[in-house]
Amino acid sequence: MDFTLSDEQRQLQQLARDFTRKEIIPIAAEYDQKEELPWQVVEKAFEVGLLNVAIPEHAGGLGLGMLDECLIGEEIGYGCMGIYTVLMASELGLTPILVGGTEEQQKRFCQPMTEKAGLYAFALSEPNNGSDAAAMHTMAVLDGDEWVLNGTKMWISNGGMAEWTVVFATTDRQGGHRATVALVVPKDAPGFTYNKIKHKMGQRASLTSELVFENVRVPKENQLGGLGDGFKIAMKTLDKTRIPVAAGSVGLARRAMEESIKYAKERAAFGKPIAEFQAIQFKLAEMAMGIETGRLMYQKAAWLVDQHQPHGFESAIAKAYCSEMAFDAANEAIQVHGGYGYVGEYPVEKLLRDVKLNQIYEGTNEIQRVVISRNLLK
Ligand code: COS
Repeated sequence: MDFTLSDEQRQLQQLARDFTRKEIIPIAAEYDQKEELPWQVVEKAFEVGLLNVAIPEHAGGLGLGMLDECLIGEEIGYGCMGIYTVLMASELGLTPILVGGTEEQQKRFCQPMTEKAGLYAFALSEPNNGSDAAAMHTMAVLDGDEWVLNGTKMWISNGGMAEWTVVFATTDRQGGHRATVALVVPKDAPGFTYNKIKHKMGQRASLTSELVFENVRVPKENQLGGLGDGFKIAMKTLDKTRIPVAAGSVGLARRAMEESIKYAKERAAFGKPIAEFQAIQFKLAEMAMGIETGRLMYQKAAWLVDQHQPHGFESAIAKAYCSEMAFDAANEAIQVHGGYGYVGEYPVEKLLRDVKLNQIYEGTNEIQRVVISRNLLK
């Protein structure tokens, strides 16, 4: 086994690390408070080559692999999980086009995004169904050469701001997953509106929206795969994109650990820095154990994707493990900081608010356990 990253991967990691330090960390608290997506970061990420990195080479993109994407994800997650979600939800919205689209569709939906900064979005969840994804209510009715979309999608990252949104809909509410379709909807489609969801607990620099479709006409050539393929395209997508969530979580945990180390060396109690007490040292050791284990897990899952091997089981383990590990790390970082950890003056308060969502989005951790146990029992 070889755990060494290639020269290109180390350069990519360094690029993402420098970008995080220069463009993300200085503004993260401000955009969290403003509850605003920092568009200038999206533009700068595009300029340096950190946006929509999975666009294939045949469509003019970088064609980076899953491990590459995860290396970026860990660095951005270190800086701000909200901004991570802006950038990585775009890769999430792009992935169904890569999973289910023809080469012609990939060129049509991707090439313009290699020429200017733009985002993708992935619209699966609805107000009344999230985990039971096949039970979607958003209707698609064929009218000549166009699908007519009606319904509401909920909790959509980059929703309304994305150039392209992959919308999953049903053609028959009694038909289960075999009646689902995946449609690529442009931002300016008449009848497509959105409402920003405000007052989120964390990840406030990312835009989360409710999407409303009222008689939105989508050309048939924007359909990914065949009729009935929608649900499976969504599942195959999530099997991949849950891995960067794990990587971002590792980045956040690393931040929690580093902030704790810094504070523990500065803060004194009973005549010495608190870093000299085992009560603190053991917390740091737990964090390091979780980060090292989590990184191994996401890297293995990402490697499987890049080798075109089955990866759904490992992806679910990585997502659930790393998001829970990062939650614990952020929680303990606050404990290390004491009262100062509970206020916004230090970054650890935001880490805990942000990381909670990692246990919920891209499939709750309970759903990850469903996926893991089904793999064990099948
Ligand atoms: N890859 C490919 N195909 C898959 C698949 C996967 N990972 N998972 C399921 N399928 C296929 C099954 O093989 C089955 O196909 P056939 O009927 O042809 O045999 C079909 O899809 C239905 O599968 P299943 O019966 O297992 O689906 P369920 O309705 O029981 O749902 C879960 C399975 C719960 C795992 C799924 O609904 C899920 O992942 N939910 C969470 C959704 C989510 O992550 N939402 C977050 C949105 S993004 S923020």
